[in-house]
Amino acid sequence: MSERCFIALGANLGDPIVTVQAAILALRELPQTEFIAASSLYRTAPVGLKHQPDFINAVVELVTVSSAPTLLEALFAIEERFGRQRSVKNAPRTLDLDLLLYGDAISTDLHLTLPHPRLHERAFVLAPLAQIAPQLIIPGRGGVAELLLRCADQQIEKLLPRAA
Ligand code: PH2
Ligand code: MG
Ligand code: MG
Repeated sequence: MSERCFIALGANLGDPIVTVQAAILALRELPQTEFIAASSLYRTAPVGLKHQPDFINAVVELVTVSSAPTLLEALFAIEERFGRQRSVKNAPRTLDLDLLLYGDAISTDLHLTLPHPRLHERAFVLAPLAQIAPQLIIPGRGGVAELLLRCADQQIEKLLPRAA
């Protein structure tokens, strides 16, 4: 059985634009997985802890025959590959990959909550998600476009693709 999945990418240390672009390429190479779409990159104000640099965020859509735990392991491996500038303890993460949706699975597992527990209230996820899947319904939450309207106070800016 294959499942339609969405992954959120976020970075705010190092060169986050380069990191997110490279991570999208890494997601294209995932085994047992077909790459469907990538959103634009967005520059977004930090949500939660305010005193940190702006983030670069994006969302990708995949279809996979991997199980959710297997996919999650693969995402952690990519975070490891891109996510740490130095191999010292508690080095800041330069890349966050979050599994937003795995088909219409609902899970309250401590290690993997599905849908992602804060996705429905975050413009930095909903805007790129609505760009690539405007009709998407978040199980238990509603349509992405309607959810995004409720986040109008959150600052996000879609980045134009760089001219070749
Ligand atoms: N990720 C967080 C916390 N806050 N804010 C923005 N704008 N983008 C993020 O990716 C982000 C955040 C925790 O993962
Ligand atoms: Mg996150
Ligand atoms: Mg994460």
